[in-house]
Amino acid sequence: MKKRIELVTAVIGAGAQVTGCRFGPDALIASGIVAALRDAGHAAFHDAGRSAVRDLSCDADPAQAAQAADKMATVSAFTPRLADTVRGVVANGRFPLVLGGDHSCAVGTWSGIADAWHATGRIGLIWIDAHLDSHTPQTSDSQAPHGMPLAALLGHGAPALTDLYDWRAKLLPQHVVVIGARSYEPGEMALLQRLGVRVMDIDEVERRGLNACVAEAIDIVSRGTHGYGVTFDLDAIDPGDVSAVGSPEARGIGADAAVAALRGFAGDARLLGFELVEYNPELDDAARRGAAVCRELVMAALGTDATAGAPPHAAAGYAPLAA
Ligand SMILES: [Mn+2]
Repeated sequence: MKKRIELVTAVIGAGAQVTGCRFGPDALIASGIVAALRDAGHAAFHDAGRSAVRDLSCDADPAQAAQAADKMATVSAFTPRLADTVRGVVANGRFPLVLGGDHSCAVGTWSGIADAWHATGRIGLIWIDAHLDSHTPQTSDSQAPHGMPLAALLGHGAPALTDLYDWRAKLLPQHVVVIGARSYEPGEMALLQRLGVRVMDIDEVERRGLNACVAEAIDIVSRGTHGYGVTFDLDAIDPGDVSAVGSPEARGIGADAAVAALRGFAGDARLLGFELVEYNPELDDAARRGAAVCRELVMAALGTDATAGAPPHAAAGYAPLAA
């Protein structure tokens, strides 16, 4: 059974310091990712109206990008819109594939998915990233919201990000694994360690291999949960393979190794959603290598023979969509 995939575009860059990743979702759609999923046998679609959530503040006011207070206000306004859209996708029995955008969009994506499944149980999350994204406003020097989404999902940070749907801690620490971290501040690692989140840093990835880390991560995030999601920050990849990110960090995961490891998710019915963020087409090379790697990562993770998860519940307020 193939997945019924709805691609949701999270068009936002205001959460980052380099905001060109707001062009990433549309560039990936234009690169043919929907057709590629269909060719792989999935029922995939993207509705440029209903399944696109857009923040255009950076276009309207370039100076906005530099102003921390405005960034948080912008992200706080965007997040519930994205959450509601993604929640609706799940409630309609579709598999959400979210294309960012800066990583602040993860708060909307996983709050929406967590709430959609909340009647059934908890979700787990595998966070693949060069960074920990676990700042709170108290620990962040830059105040950039894309450095805060994991903390917010764990219930720490600005209430506008932690309290969507009037409940906090969309993720429990024992249901979260971070893979590939190599650049972070002490405050965010201190939070994750205090909470007991399993962090597989780049040293561990290099020592054990990414496949082994992913396999253990699936085991952890599946334990006691209804299923799990994956959020993949493109900056997890080594800058030598992909330059098209706003916060590159040396000594990353090889693109080929990442594609191979993501095949570990294909066909796993416990996979409830997939998110790919931080692709910045303004920083891509002439051959569009970054976009190509993004497509390969998505295709590897979703595979060609995966089964769709059952709809969580016939949620009130979500009319069934025509196929
Ligand atoms: Mn990130």
